Amino acid sequence: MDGTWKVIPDPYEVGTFNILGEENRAGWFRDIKPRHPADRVEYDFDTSADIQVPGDWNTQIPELHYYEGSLWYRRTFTIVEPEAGRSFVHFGAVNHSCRVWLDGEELGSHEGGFGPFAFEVTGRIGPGDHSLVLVVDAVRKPERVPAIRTDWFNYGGLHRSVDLVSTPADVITHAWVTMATDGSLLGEVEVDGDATTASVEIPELGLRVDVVANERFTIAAADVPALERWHPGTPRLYEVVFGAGEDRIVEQIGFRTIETRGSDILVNGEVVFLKGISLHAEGPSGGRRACGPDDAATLLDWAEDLGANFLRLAHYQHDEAMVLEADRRGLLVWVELPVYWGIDWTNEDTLANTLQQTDELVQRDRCRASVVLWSVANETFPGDERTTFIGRLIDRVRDLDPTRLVTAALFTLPGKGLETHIDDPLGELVDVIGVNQYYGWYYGDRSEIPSKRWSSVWGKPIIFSELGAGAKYGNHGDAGEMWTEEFQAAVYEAQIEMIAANEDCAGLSPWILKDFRTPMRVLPGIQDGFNRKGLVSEEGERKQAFEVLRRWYASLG
Ligand code: GCB
Repeated sequence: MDGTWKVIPDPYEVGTFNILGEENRAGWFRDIKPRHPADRVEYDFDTSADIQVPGDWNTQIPELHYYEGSLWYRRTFTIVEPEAGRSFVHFGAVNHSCRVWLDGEELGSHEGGFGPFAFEVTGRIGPGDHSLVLVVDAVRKPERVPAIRTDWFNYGGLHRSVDLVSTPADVITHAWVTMATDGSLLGEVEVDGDATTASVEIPELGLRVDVVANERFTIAAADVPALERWHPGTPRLYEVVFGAGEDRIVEQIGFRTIETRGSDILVNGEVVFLKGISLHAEGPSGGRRACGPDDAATLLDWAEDLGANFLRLAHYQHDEAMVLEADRRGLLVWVELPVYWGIDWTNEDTLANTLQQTDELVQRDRCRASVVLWSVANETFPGDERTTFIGRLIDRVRDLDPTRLVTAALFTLPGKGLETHIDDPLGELVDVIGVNQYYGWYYGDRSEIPSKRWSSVWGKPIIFSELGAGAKYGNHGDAGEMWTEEFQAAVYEAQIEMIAANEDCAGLSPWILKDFRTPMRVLPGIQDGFNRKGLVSEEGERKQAFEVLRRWYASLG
């Protein structure tokens, strides 16, 4: 269903509510036209603006650049063949909330801007013309996740693909298999239908097992045929076929172990230092929401040019194309929930929605060998309510996938001395501690950075999940002058010296690969609406710091 859709902005929500504030029974979801000249219909999708799906609305329609209110979307389609089996409309992600109608009948609603979801439309799409309508809003609210303020642009709309999917009567809703630390395979085939058994097959290995549908299965390490492990840099993928009834799902899946030992991270039992970089889901040019395989390929080309073996996909679930491409290229990945500044920790609805977003995050990517870290939060401030809320998310993640590592990027402030000994109670709950620190930019003297040391009271691995400094591409000067490439490069030199000497550090994902759009950054002539901590500009031009980090990563082998 990708392609050209019609949109109508509706800031006053007249398409949804009448003047009494009641649900409008003649609402725009009906997508009607006047039938004779005396008919009054005060909207018309056919003559309204075009928009491309997938894509954000902010960068396609200039009047909607800062718009966050309701936008109606409509797509018409014609079905020729009678429906066989069952049908679903699947959305890759819609930011932030939406209600969906097919031919005037409501299918349901969804809240959360980055996870996939679907509605069943069986029996509703016989031969003929159909109209699919959504009303989407990207309003920031204190009870939403993310909440009111984020240091990224709130791109609204249908920013990932929409698909009409037909399936047999028994539908595999989720299917996954992954390798546990002991080399066994763990997974599940979830089926909606009558089938009580399912199968998992890896033809190349001559492996086929029958499993109970909707129950976890384990294939003991001794029963797993000899296979080539997926490893960073040498990514081996096998075709895996899941079956239930007549339904089949075919995936390319790699198998590897991931664990920690003391302050090390081990992949396939080998210590791997994570030479990383953080990314926002923003396309490689034009400051817009990234979508699809081409954007993923360009962004990952840049990360590979940097010599990275690790990506932090901040601060929310990215396009599936990113993790699929990372699987193929052998890059390790940290994925993340949008639990960011200002979350309403005591609101039960907020927790329920975040748990739903957790399900969407983990269920989509549990087959991806590249994904090794689930991050449940970024820069939250210690407090019992915070820790209880995030503890619930961690329990859910471990339940959905007991094999990967859990992390969170902690907010840290400069310690008084040289040593920072992390004791945020959240550190107790995670496997790997993410440290966001901005020595040399928001605080601290650059000359002191190399002598700083970081550890946690638990001796767990530390990833410097953020560090960096702002620079405008092409702005040159003294290394003491803010916003110059020289200043940024000098912060990187100092941070690298510090990190190389930090024993508990298992890796880093500096902030950030590319300059990204954000309404928080307004300095004229320098920021102009962009966070300038990128190693490349928003158009991909490399700043000096790119070369500083590239050289260090290359020297690490
Ligand atoms: C942070 C946030 C990140 C910001 C960054 C900055 O700590 O996690 O979202 O963009 O700092 O540039 O200040």
